[in-house]
Amino acid sequence: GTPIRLVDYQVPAYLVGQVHLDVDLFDEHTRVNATLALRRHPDAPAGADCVLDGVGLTLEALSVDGEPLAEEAWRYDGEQLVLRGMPDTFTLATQVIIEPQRNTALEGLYVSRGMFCTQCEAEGFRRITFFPDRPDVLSRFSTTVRADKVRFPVLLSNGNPVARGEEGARHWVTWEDPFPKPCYLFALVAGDLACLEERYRTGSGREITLQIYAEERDLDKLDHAMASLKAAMAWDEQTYGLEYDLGIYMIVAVSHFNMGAMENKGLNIFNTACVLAHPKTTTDAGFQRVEAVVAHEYFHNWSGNRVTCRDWFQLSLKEGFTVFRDQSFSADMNSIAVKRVEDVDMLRTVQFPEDQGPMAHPVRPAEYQKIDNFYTVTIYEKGAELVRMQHGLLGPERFRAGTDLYFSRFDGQAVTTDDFVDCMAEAGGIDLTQFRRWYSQAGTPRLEASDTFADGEYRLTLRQSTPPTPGQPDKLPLMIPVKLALLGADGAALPLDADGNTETVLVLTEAEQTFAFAVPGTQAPVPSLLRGFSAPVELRYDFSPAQLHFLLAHDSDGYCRWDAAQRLYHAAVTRLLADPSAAEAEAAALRPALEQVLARAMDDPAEAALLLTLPGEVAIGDRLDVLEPDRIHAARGALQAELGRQLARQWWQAGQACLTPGPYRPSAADIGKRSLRHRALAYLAAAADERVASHLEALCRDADNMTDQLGALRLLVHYRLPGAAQALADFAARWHDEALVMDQWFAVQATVPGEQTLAQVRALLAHADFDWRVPNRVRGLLGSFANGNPTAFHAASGEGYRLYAEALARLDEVNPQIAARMAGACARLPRLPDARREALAAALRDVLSRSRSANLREMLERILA
Ligand code: HT7
Ligand code: ZN
Repeated sequence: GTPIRLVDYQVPAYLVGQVHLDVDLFDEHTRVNATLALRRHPDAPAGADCVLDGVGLTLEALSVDGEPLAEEAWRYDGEQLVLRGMPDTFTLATQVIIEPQRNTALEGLYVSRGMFCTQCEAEGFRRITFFPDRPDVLSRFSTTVRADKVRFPVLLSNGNPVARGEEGARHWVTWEDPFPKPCYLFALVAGDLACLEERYRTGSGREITLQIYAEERDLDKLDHAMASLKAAMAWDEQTYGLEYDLGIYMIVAVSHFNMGAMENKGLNIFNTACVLAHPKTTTDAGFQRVEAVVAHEYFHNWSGNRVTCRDWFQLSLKEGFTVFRDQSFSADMNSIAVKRVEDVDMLRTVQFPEDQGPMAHPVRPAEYQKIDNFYTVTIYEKGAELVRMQHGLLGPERFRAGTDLYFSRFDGQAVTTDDFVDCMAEAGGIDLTQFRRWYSQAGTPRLEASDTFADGEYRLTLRQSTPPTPGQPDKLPLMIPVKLALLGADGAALPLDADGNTETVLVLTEAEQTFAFAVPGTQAPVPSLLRGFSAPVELRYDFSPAQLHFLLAHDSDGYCRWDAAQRLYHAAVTRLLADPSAAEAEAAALRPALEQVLARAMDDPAEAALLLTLPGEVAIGDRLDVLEPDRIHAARGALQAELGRQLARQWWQAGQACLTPGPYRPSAADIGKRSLRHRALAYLAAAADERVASHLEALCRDADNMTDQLGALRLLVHYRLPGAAQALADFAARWHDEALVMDQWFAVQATVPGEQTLAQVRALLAHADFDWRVPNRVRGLLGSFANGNPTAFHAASGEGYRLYAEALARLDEVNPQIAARMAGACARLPRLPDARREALAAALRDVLSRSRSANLREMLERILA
């Protein structure tokens, strides 16, 4: 396909000041009347055509300033409506018919379990009516929604309800949104919904009505989202000085949704998985996800809605910044150190591979075919790291001055990542010219560190290089903040300057630089490098095992402690790959480190659980030159089992110490304890400890919460322990009516290691509860299979690839966005050994030859390039 390029950006020929939509919802179709007040953009070339987007619309009527338009003055090719010879200002009225009931792509207006809802970002609004569907056209919306009174008692849109009425069996409500917004923030909902309503008083004393809508049966699952929303509102006032701006804030839970949630102005629409939470049906991770996503969408009200993106190349302007904001919020609500490690772990295990493979792209891409394919971990999570680095370079006060400047200068405007960085440079009084390269240059920079110590001087040399990525063969040096401490023999950080500071940020700007520090004594210090993961780089330093044990024991930086543990584990697994008989010795060598973590575990069980987690099989594979899933599985499994055996007593003790008596609470403290307990049980399960199966069976059967039940079920099933089959069957019987729980039931089975699982995945695809139209279910079964089961997905027979490719082709007919997103799981293709690479490529070429959507085609072409 033809790419869209950033360099080709032009202002729109016409802007829309005011738009009124009248949406008439019926059983077979929906009629949309739109009235747009258009005016020529002051910077547009005179005489330019007025171009409106519109996909799959059946046009019934078209008039300009109240008069039908002559045939030669307009043209509609199924994608764009072009109006020729229009005056500088005019009113356009269109009437179109659309068919939401047949919309399985879940873009535009569609139906989810009998409820009408919308998803307009990025380019869904054009499937509802004719409009310049681009984020730099900001308009005032009013919307009238009409539907059957009985079946759709709740009619919602953005802003405030201003009028309502009835006409026979039907009724209508008119909503007005006073804030100009791009059409991707438009939303509409009609359904039979229950509502949890509470109030929130802002710092300036305004009272806001908060409403969360869901199906009646889920009404008891909304309290956590409501509490999270209030906490997020208070946090944004406190941290950024930002208050909510409308009198009402609504969230609606829907079962069919392509992503996590959507920040539509005043009317967020959420995947049920990101808003519903109840101890009986939701795991700790689920509770934390709800807290984070509710906050994320709320924070968008400023970072995204009040100040929005000029074009979709700037997507990270709102997403990177908002992820940084939600990460900081979750850290403040729970634990700063634990949250940082979780975020770094996700970045390194998901974003680094993306940045090192065929899908690599800059945080501000230069071109794309389908913008839907660019809602990536690079835009979101790496984008957040770029904001975090600016926060680090400026310090909290000047960063806040920078965000104040950004929000005041650009309120009500559509801007660029350059505008954001300009505010930071201005408020921070620093030159960020070189820093901007982080936005335009793809790839994970490599940072090589080496050091010497002689005559009381410690010299640290840092070298940076970024490997080539598609379309970017040559890379320039970046501005890399490297936070550093030097630990003395007693483990304390040494003073690094005359003021006695024990931590410093080295700002690397050249390809290579050396930094010198005076260090008293004769013993070389141990460097604590890249503290807090101060830059998203791959750090290479030849740590000795003794240094890693030392850092794990003494470093005051949580990230560095965890990284030291990860390096020890990776090294052990790498040696085991070369000598599979060494598991006992490798475990014995690690044992003192684990014992020491376990001895202090109750100080911070959540952190201990992270320190005690071996790298996953996929992460191990990503560090090796050639991917060998079976050998990795065997090596990692042997190490885990051996550690389980050698430390069995301590694991049981830790599990016992981590019991959380009383009712379930999703507090950071209790979540930490459960997480350590399940880590301990995982080691015992790996070791096939004689008591573990019955313990897990009981936990799965009797626990009063989903964290324990599901955690126990997963271990029983993955380690094929006695009672696993029965537990699976009982679990399904018990939770059959809870879709989000059943998603997990599918995922547990799809991730059982080994080639045998392929038959099970095929069986589950034919299961009565599997539904190609529900993204959560598709992700639960197929997503977790491809991303979380390397031994089955990469089975030597190639069967895993064929199964997955068939599924992608099938999915493409139902939901192209989801098909394309799932294709991302094949992006490791270039790293596969020859036979596997050829098998996967053949399967994907076959899908490509049949693929109908531009979404899936773009992904497959990039992967196969
Ligand atoms: N801003 C939202 C993006 C989104 C989306 C994008 C493409 C297709 C479907 C979608 N649903 C939501 C999500 C967010 O970052 O808050
Ligand atoms: Zn977002």
